[in-house]
Amino acid sequence: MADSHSSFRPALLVVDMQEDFCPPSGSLAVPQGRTITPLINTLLALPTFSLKIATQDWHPPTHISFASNHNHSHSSPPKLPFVDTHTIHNPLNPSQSYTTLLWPDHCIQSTPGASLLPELLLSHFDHIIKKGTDPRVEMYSAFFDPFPPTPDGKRVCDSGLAKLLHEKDITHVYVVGLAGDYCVKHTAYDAAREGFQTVIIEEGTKSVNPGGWEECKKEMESLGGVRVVSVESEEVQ
Ligand code: VGL
Ligand code: ZN
Repeated sequence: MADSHSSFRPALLVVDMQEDFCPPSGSLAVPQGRTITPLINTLLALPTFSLKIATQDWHPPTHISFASNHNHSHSSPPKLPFVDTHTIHNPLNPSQSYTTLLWPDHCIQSTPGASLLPELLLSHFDHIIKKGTDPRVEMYSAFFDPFPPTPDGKRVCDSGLAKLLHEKDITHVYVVGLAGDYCVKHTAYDAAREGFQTVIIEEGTKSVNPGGWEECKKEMESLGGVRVVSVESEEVQ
């Protein structure tokens, strides 16, 4: 007989559905990013989810991920967003580093580009979690910065999402939103690592690089312990 902790308490996690990640005006617009809103609204209106959470990329203007913040030197060629990479060192342990793409300025705190899409059923969210607030680190995951915790358990960034999901006895995490190949992927990896049965609903996400999605799916399923399901062809639970 299942007790309440082994029962099905699913959370819906809606990642970064913000103006800057969407056409027509987003500075980092994900192709077709806006088109997933009706499906997300359908999910938000279901009685299924015990907890519904939106995340919001929320950067200070000095954020390390902006190419513009790496172009102060006149002696070197400018760094190009979407093209050039940079290496970020762990502020708590500089021997650890992480290399990733540079981006255009996006989701700057309190600007119109950082706002959640107005056509989302915003009143259905129980919580809104802000991420990427520390200028020193890239944070694709809605949970943590990408570096491992120190031996005494310290992290550069912890959004509080893991604690919230554990406190609410969540068993399954269903992830949708933007971008499939960045924040959705890394959020799903951390959800799985935190012990939640983690599912990405395929029609509920779009990627920065749509051509890489098939490869990205394989990697998430084989390395990340994340299930990717299609609402058209599979049971979602
Ligand atoms: C994201 C790039 C930079 C995302 C956030 O939400 O996927 N991508 N910041
Ligand atoms: Zn960002």
